[in-house]
Amino acid sequence: MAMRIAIVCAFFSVLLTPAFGVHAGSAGQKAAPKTYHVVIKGFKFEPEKLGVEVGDTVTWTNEDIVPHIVTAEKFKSKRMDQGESWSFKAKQKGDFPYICGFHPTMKAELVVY
Ligand SMILES: [Cu+2]
Repeated sequence: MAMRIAIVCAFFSVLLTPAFGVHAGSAGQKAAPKTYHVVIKGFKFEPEKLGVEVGDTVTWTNEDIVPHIVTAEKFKSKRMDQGESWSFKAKQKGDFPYICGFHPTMKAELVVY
């Protein structure tokens, strides 16, 4: 009898696992914000175009020996010397083109979905 119950339980857990898995997966994406990294190197932002979701965080890190600064219409970083980072949490959807305020030819874009 105990054996039969165990088999029935195993059967249901196999049946239910995919359903719960899919559910937890789609809910999990909203619940778990991600952190993305942009490296500033050789007077370039890498990646040059980054897409994130609302609630995600973007961290820029300057690897150049000269200071850089992220300047967008809606946000602005601190001055980042070599090895320094600055983080920004995306709170609003939209396209946010940005430049380095010290070197305006350095252009990149953050897209928040
Ligand atoms: Cu710069």
